Amino acid sequence: MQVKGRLWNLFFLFSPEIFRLHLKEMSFEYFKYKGVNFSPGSYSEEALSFAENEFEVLDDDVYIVTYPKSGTNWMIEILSLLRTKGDPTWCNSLPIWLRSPWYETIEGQSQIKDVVTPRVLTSHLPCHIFAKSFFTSEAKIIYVMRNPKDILVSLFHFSKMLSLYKYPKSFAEFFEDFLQGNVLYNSWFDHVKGWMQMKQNSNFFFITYEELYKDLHKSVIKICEFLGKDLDDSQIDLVIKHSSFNAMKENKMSNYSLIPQDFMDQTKGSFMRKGIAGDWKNHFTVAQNEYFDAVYKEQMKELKMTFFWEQL
Ligand code: PPS
Repeated sequence: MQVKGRLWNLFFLFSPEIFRLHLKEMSFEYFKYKGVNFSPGSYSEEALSFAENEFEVLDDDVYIVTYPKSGTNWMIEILSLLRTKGDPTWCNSLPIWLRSPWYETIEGQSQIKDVVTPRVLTSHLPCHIFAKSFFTSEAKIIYVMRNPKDILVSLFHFSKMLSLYKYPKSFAEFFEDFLQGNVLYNSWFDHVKGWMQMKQNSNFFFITYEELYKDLHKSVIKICEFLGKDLDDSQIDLVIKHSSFNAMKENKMSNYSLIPQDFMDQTKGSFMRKGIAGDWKNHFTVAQNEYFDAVYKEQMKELKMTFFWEQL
């Protein structure tokens, strides 16, 4: 009964936005908050200012922070399963966005009051506008990164489905917009460079989608170490089993099939699309790849870090 009540609550939360905006049918402009692009559908100046300046971070909070399409929901599923020691009942009965709401969104801020503690919350915010209270707290961040070439491809497809994104005119045009940061949440390069300033902090842990993809077992053990979780081998096996791409694609609480079509139109694609590393090779031309590499090299030179995908 409680789950049903929450689902109605969800639809109620989405409906006013849908009826007011019909974003895919209307042209809209991103608005800027401190130089970052946001969409009028789920964000407002007030909600973002609240997230940055007033939101109260609790010492036992864990934040999953990502640039969009980096593996955010995969990490939510993993942490949900770690909470229940591999038992999938919770993941199979409560929508993923209610288990771990995006704390900067209008909907997320309404949903947070029902989140069980210790809270796992989600955010795509860049570091410079993240909740100020985090930086004086003992809360933890898990930052998930992904090969930006695969993010570009994933986001291109997702932009056709989610009303918060401008509908991409063509892959070529979207390619340029992505590299220039003319997308929701701005540039991938700035997001990563901003958050990597935290990499030495003991309450900050980063991992890549590619590491999860290559060796989920090893990755889950690393996550457990960071969070101080003690699961036995059979419990870890359950976490891996229930957070697999196929398990999540089948789980209606995790595959976003419960979201109204006006908001996320899965007739135009699938949220759980391919779930692989390297799909960019099926999309980029040789010239686009060379151009991407040149921009990447220039943008990332100051960071002096080598990422997993650069060695693949
Ligand atoms: S969002 O909308 O920004 O929150 O999206 P996000 O969850 O960050 O990323 C969605 C992509 O992650 C893939 N995904 C997975 N891959 C492998 N295994 C699992 N379990 C998994 N769950 C989600 C999802 O398919 C999207 O990637 P693409 O490349 O589009 O398939």
